[in-house]
Amino acid sequence: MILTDISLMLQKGRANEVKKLVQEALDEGIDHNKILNDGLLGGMNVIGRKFKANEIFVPEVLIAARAMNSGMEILKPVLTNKGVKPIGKAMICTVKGDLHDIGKNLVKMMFEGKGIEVIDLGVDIDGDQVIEGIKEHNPDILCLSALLTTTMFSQKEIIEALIEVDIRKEVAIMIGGAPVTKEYAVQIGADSYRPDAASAAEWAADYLKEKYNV
Ligand code: B1M
Repeated sequence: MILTDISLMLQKGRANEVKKLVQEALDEGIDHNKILNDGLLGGMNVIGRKFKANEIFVPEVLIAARAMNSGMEILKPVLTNKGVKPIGKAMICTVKGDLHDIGKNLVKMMFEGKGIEVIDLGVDIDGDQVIEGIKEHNPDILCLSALLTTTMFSQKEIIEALIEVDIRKEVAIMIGGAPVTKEYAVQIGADSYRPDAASAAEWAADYLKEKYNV
């Protein structure tokens, strides 16, 4: 089955094969969410388990991540919704000390799919860079992604930095990433926590519709 093949090729880091198979799956009319969840993310979950068990190491994970990104590139036109007037603006980053960007990129694509403009600050971003970004772009929503138990504290530091310069109230803040929880979001004063990219985009779209009464 093609979704299993996508997962297996991703685990082997075969970026070109993954690209080809994702395109084939789309051409066969398979739902893009199924391709993403059962094919690409299915493969990445296996990689995560093997990495944790020390069966594979950083180089293999990097190669699999590259294959994941090339598959996502093919899905991008389906997931995003270019050409429609944006309903609002979000700014996204992976926080200081953290280089994981696949989840962030997925959240960005899903936001764009809901017609939300996204400013992407990239990875390893601290409070000063976020403050600069807010002043320059004036986003409605700030999205902070963290994948490590050691870097989720950077989410708290960024919120504290915004309070310090008195711009916390100018943005709604959503946090996410594997180690983050709803309780942690409440504890650090974020407005929202969502466990996955699709529900994050739904929350953002609802928030913007209410804010602008559309
Ligand atoms: Co690293 N890594 N990694 N890694 N890596 C994890 C996160 C880990 C869980 C692996 C493991 O041990 N099982 C572990 C963290 C352990 C912990 O902190 N508890 C880990 C570690 C330890 C490390 C290093 C420290 C390893 C080392 O060097 N010894 C190192 C740290 C580097 C750094 O950042 N400073 C490291 C490095 C790397 C690579 C560079 C090799 C590579 C990243 C490549 C890249 O991103 N370009 C990598 C990868 C790929 C992983 C795993 C295998 C996969 C992560 C991923 O992309 N998942 C990961 C294991 C795992 O997650 N199972 C692991 C797919 C992605 C779609 O999911 O990002 O969770 P995710 O996003 C989800 C949700 O979390 C949510 O939406 C997405 C789904 O729809 N979401 C949000 C994410 N952000 C959101 C924001 C929101 C809302 C939802 O609102 C703002």
